[in-house]
Amino acid sequence: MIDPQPKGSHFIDGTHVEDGNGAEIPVFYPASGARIATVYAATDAVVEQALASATRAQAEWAALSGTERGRVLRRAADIMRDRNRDLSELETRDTGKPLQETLVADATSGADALEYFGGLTGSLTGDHIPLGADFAYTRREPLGVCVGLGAWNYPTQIACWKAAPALACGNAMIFKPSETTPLSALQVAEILHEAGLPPGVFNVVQGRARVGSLLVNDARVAKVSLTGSVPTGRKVYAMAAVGMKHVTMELGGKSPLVIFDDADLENAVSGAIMANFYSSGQICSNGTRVFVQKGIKEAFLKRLSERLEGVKMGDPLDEAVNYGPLVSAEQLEIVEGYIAKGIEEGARLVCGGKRVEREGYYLEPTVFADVTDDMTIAREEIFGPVLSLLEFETEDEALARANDTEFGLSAGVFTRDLARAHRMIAGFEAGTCYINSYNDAPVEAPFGGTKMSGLGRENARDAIEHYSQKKSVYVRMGDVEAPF
Ligand code: TXE
Repeated sequence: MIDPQPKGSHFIDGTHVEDGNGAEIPVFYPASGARIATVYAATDAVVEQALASATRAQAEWAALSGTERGRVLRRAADIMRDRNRDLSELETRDTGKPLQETLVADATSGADALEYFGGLTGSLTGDHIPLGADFAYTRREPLGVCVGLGAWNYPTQIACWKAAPALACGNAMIFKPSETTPLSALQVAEILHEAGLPPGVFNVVQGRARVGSLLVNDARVAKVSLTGSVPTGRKVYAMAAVGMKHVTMELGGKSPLVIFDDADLENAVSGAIMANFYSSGQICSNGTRVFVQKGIKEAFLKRLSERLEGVKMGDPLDEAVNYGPLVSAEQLEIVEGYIAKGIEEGARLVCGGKRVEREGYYLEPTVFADVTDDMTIAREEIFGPVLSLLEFETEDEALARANDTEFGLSAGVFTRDLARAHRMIAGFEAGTCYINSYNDAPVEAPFGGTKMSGLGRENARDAIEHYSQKKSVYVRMGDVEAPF
């Protein structure tokens, strides 16, 4: 078992660093509210230490061959898999997500990213461009020092999804976890160093918005990748613009899941459960606006209610438990506020809606029917276990209403009609889509949003484009002609 209290709040230049002068950040186990650790926000001196270390280490790291860099990442992936149980237990303590989930979706998906990008590093090249006798070529070069800012829902996964492509391309990274879940990124740092990463190439500093903005505003930083809310995304993007820095923004959503009459009912219900209640609904890509065609609506609701009886709430460290608490008391309050709004605005509460009578931040899985497009619960990201069911009649209507949102992260469709499925996908204004499935995120496929949900893509070869740049080189083979 990993002691939740880290040896130091930060990990800089290959070692744990502590500075108790920083603001205290308490860490709570969401299933009980018990304090399990304390870390301290980085002071200006700690931030400086991280920036100096990353800047120095980056050049050295970039000078290695791709194969050498890849070997380190792949070794780290193996260590992560070997320690999956311990890492999953820590993730469960930090986030409250059921161990049943963290065992298969957190360190494992982080390891996938390290393995995938570790495998790519040797083949990250530029191009040769023939120009008659002359030619040009491109060099694929790292950006430099990258900053990663994490959210609290998938701490290990987010750290790895950002670190793996950044490091593969020869960048260094300073990662700031969410202040709500600061623990597991430190494990990622330790594992990378055990795998042979030179000190300073991956650093972790703790802190809230202030530390994040110190990092984003520093002239030594070339790129910022954020996973978080739209308001934070706006601020960070604006700060990065001042320094003309590269950005990747993975922000929130209010994604549609459209279920047609001809869909396999059982699979559609499974999809809706995965799209709303996995991780107690705290997933950015969730399909929280569930549009169900009129003919199947009552049957869908009935089956959904029956399936929700399969929820097993309890201590998330018990592997039989499949539904855990929300991440924090604050998040619980936010979600309760939305539920009250849903009731006030006339949505029909089909099930759930209440806090659970036990310690910890538990909220019943909640389903609203008779939701209309203008209701707050259909427009704003709730980030909790609240499903809104909306009825529709025609395909054109469903598509228009699905797209009537400022967000554009994900969208899904359940139907047995192949042509209709592809028509819907072509029409969806969203970056990550699903046919007869929901919320899969394999490292081999790009992940990211459109509209207010962000820009850039994580995972797949696409991420390489967001962590490297090409230098064009013109090579003249003959004499240079000049007018005088
Ligand atoms: O995100 P924040 P939080 C959404 C969800 C949730 C809300 C808040 O709606 O309710 O975000 O979650 C750092 N300069 N998502 O608090 O506030 C901050 O410290 C620099 C969606 O986690 O956006 C944290 O590390 N950095 C999301 C990170 O940015 C700043 C998953 C995100 O913080 C900063 C989780 C600043 N001014 C929550 N302000 C998703 N898309 O998956 C904050 N930060």
